[in-house]
Amino acid sequence: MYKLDEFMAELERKNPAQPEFIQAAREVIASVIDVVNANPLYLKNKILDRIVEPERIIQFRVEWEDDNHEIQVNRGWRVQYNSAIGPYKGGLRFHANVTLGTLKFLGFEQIFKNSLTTLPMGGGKGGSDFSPKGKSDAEIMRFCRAFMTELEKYIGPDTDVPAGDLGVGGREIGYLYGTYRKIRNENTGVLTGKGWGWGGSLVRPEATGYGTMYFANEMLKEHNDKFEGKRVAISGFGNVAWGAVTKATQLGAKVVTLSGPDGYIYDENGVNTPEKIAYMLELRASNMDVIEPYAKKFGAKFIKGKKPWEVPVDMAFPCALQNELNGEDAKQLIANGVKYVVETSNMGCTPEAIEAFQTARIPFAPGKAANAGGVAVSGLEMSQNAEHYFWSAEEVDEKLHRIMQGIHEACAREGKCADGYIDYVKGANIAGFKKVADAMCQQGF
Ligand code: 2IT
Repeated sequence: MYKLDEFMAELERKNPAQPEFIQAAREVIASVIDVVNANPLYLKNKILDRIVEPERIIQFRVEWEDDNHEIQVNRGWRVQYNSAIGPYKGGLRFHANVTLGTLKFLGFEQIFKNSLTTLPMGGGKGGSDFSPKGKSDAEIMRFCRAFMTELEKYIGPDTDVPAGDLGVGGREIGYLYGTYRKIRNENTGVLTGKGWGWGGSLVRPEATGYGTMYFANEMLKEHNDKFEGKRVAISGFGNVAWGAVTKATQLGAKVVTLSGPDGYIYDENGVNTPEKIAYMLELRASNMDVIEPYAKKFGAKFIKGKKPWEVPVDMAFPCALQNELNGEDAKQLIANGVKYVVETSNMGCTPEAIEAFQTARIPFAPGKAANAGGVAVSGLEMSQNAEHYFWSAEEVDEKLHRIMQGIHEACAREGKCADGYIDYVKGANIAGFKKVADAMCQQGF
């Protein structure tokens, strides 16, 4: 029998200075421990001991030349966490704060998220402590070339298929893919998030944000509610926030905030015109990492150094970084009458925030369920690459919609409490875990 506190104490001892990983692991283990303890096969197979341990971690030196002809050195990693149900799959994050612990937390989350999509994808994550902020396009290309020159030794379309994450978008995937193609002399589906016309899937750029809104729509329906007229707070302004704003607006909601490391903007009229939404992409491409120019351009308010969670809204969607919404933010949102919270960033809410929402019986969706649309369409990109063909936008979007409905159903089934409240965190963790644990049992050790 596993005991949560004992198990976590040992995990912390073995993984010092990895607080994000410990946080992600504690949440999953707390959700599934009763299921594991009630299943003799899981116990015999030491499933928990095995699932927290990555199958493989690769760390490498990335050396590149900046525009002043100075040599720069960064660290690169790929965490190949679990391949029981398919090739390792997960994004690459380029951000100054990235550590191995960050990538282990993201890789661990990815195992269960990918399982929830129902597609055959294992869990992995990679990245670098390289900061794209303020870099020229030429520097980004040289960095990507250097990064892939190392990474290519360890990946492949049936082994490990990276994609984008923070700091890695279409441009970076292009440079990474170009490098892989040259070194290997082959065109294969080794990365997803590729450009349209060279193996990319329609709807992949929008998929994470769209998927979140499809999931949120299911939550609303479950509570006899609808999107029309809802006031929505979104954080971030990158690819995920962009897709989320687009779909929320289409579904009849009014998005009133966006944010960056410099503060947030409050747009009373809504971030709701094609011009405003397209401007998010422009801001992102500028590599400046600030949201203030939006306020100047469209006459919105800019609130310096603050987070958007102080604005009264019906629904909140953290779409930026881990732990961006803490216990205090949650209290403020609850006091202002928030009705639904849908984590769109990975682990966007702290454990204190989640506890506050759940205690107040406010439906709360965790990122690994709500943001799974991104990796789901990556899975569909892999299918299209494998058949050397492509599908229409309608076809991909319809499959994405069905996958998100299925994830909601699975969470509701596994997470229903005695009082009728759906614990989406527990539901997502149990549903995602079972498939991987069963595969591990069936395949032996
Ligand atoms: O966090 C995520 O799910 C992603 N960054 C997308 C991963 C992918 O392989 O598309």
